[in-house]
Parts: sequence; C-alpha cells; structure tokens
Amino acid sequence: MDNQDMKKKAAGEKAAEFVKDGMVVGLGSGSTMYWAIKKLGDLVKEGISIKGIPSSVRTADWAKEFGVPLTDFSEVQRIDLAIDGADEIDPAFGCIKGGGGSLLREKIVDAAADQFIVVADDSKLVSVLGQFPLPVEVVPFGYEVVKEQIAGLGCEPVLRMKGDQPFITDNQNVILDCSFLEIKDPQKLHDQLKSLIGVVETGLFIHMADIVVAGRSTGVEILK
Ligand code: ABF
Repeated sequence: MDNQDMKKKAAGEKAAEFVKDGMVVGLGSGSTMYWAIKKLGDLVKEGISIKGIPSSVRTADWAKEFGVPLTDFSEVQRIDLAIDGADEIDPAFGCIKGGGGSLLREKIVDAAADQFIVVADDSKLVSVLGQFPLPVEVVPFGYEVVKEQIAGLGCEPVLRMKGDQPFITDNQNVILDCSFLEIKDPQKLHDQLKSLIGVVETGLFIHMADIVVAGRSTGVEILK
C-alpha cells in the first residue's frame, strides 16, 4: 500500500467513527470511501445498528461485501450523516466531485444529510478549485449544444469516454469534464452551468460539507 493509500485508509476509518448506533448513513463513492465502508462493516459486526444509502452501484457492492445494511429513499427521506470523497477541497470546504462519475447521486445523498463529512487524502486540499476538470452531468440528447455553451464560459469541455464509447452514468446521462483551471467564484459558475438547458448537475459541492477528515503523513486531521 503506497503513502496515498495509507492516508485514504486512515481518513476513511476515522470518518467512520462519526457514525453512531441507529443512524441512517449516506455512503459516498470513491476509493477513500472503500475504507470508510469497510470500517462501518466492522462496526456493524461489533453490534451497532445502521442503514446506508449508497451513492453508486460500486458503493452498494462494497456495502454488501462488508455487511453494511442498505436502505433507500423510498424507506427514509432523511439521512443523519453522509460521508463522501472528493477530488478537490478548498479552504471553505467547497469541493469538486464526480471524478468517479457518481456526482448526481452523491449530491442527492449528501444534500439530504443533516451532517456531511468529506473524507480525503491531503493531496485533495487546494487553495482554489479548478485544476481538477469539473465534471458536469448532461442529458445525452443535444449534449453537443451544452458543450458549446459551456465552452463559452471559458473552458474546453471534453466528453468523458469509457473505451471508445461515451461514459454513461448510473442515471443514463453523459459527463462533460470541464477544465476551468481556476474557479474564483464556484457558486457563480455552478449557477451559470445549472441555468443551461440539458445540464443535470455539476460537480461543484458548495456550502455543503460540515467537516473535512484529511489523511496526512503525520496522521488524520479533522477540519471543522
Ligand atoms: C467520490 O470520491 C467522487 O466524487 C470523487 O471522484 C472521488 C475521489 O475520491 P477518491 O480519491 O477517494 O477516489 O466521491
């Protein structure tokens, strides 16, 4: 396990400790969440009673593998605590998410939670969002029009591919990865993108996270 993986593991396991008996837990996606979900499985074996709402098929598979009971929004509409990864995190806890293609369900789950913890290795901590290409989920029909409109906002959107075919999300949409490089006003950009017809959601998670659990070489730092 390399240094970054060790940081992810430590951060994921620390974040899982915020979960208490009886909670409904929003289960985010990404490789750091693998460790959080694995730890939750250990806590379930030790006797806590929780139910998880997964934000992706991959996360649901991990929860089943580790014995974390699952539920869905048809049963519960309020989440006590959501834990989720990120691609970039700024000092105001604004995030770019969606590198794994699950941003829409992640945002639905994270937004439904009373408390939202972002978990990451410290390479994700940045001063300004934007170096990581911003994922934007778009309806396939007419996505080319949206691509041109987003280009007008100052980037070159790239249709995410899987092999020689467009990547299709769990919600049957496509993703445009948009390299803005430096996003000085994330909320403004998010609002501009969401106003475009055909845009379903952006990977800008602004004013959502309450706590950041960051894995560092020196240990795990909890930012509030
Ligand atoms: C997920 O975590 C996605 O939003 C994001 O792409 C991913 C990245 O984190 P990790 O480094 O843990 O894979 O929530």
